[in-house]
Amino acid sequence: MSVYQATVSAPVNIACIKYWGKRDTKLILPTNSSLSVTLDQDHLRSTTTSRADPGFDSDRLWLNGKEEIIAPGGRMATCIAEMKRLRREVEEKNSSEPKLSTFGVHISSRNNFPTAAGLASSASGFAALVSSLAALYALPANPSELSLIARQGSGSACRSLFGGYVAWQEGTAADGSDSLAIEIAPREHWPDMHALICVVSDDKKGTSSTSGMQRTVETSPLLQHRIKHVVPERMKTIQKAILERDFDTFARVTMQDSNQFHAVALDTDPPIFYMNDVSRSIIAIVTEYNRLAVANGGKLKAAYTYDAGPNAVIYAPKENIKEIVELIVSYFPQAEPFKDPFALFGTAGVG
Ligand code: 2P0
Repeated sequence: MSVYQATVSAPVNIACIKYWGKRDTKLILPTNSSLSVTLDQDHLRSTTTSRADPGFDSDRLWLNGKEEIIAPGGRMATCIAEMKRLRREVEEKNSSEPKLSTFGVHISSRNNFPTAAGLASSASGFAALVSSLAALYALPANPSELSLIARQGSGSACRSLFGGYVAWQEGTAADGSDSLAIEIAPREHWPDMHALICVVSDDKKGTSSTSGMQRTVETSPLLQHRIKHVVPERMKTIQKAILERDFDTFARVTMQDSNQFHAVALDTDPPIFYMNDVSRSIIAIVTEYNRLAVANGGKLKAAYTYDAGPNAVIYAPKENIKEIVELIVSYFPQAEPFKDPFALFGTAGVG
């Protein structure tokens, strides 16, 4: 008897132009386009195995070895249903194909990064889920097509279908058919770019991204200014900077957009605080590091960015990473450089 099984992994991505706000919460359509860099280290991935079998009477899911309920009508159920719909199209065109779309599917997903890394796993998780089902169902879909489905699992997941530099275009269609991810440039285009992850705290965040961003959409006047008058220009500027490997512009826009995302969180009623005192200290350290470089006639040497939590990601050319690690460790001596020299995982006590 044939075994129908596929295993695929997907990476984490960290946004430089932040996604924050939905215009359609069911289809997960954003209020603005966003752009991220995929972190391609082997130790920052979700790996998912999907198996279809005529003996499986329902779809089931295990996350890091623990079974999770697939809520009917929820995001996971939507992604599975969409992938089965694409498989059905293949089966209808070719009647000799096995009817995998009628079988139950069992899905097991694991993250190889420690929970202590403080990184959101929904992006890599849903990207790996959709990719593994595409492999299982032998679908001809390309990454942008798959991003339309991963997006419905978690918005930021659509960007993890590609490596390198990735834009999620907000799109205009009411059905979401043009709200997808595209590759701006592959990793190899700018291999000198590195990311340093500084774990300030691995506590679960107080306000989830999903509920936080909707509160922002409903209450923040600053968000309206951001989506109309700020992000469209920044998307153009950062894409050009990436294509020209212009780190100075890339860094300036990345830090500005992180700052504005957190300003928009603060402008929410009631306000949302994701950064803490350590996060702000790291901003001060990077700012001073850059100020000295510019004062000496140079250009920006590092860019911080913060997501919906206190942990810093610092983008920098490879040649600066060692200096930045030493600088941060001099302020936070309890921080422990992780096994990968380009990731710094501070442990308990840093926060
Ligand atoms: C981003 N974040 O662009 C932004 C920056 C956090 C701050 O995408 O509701 O987990 O699942 O679509 O994708 C976090 O939001 O939210 C996020 P849902 P998601 O990476």
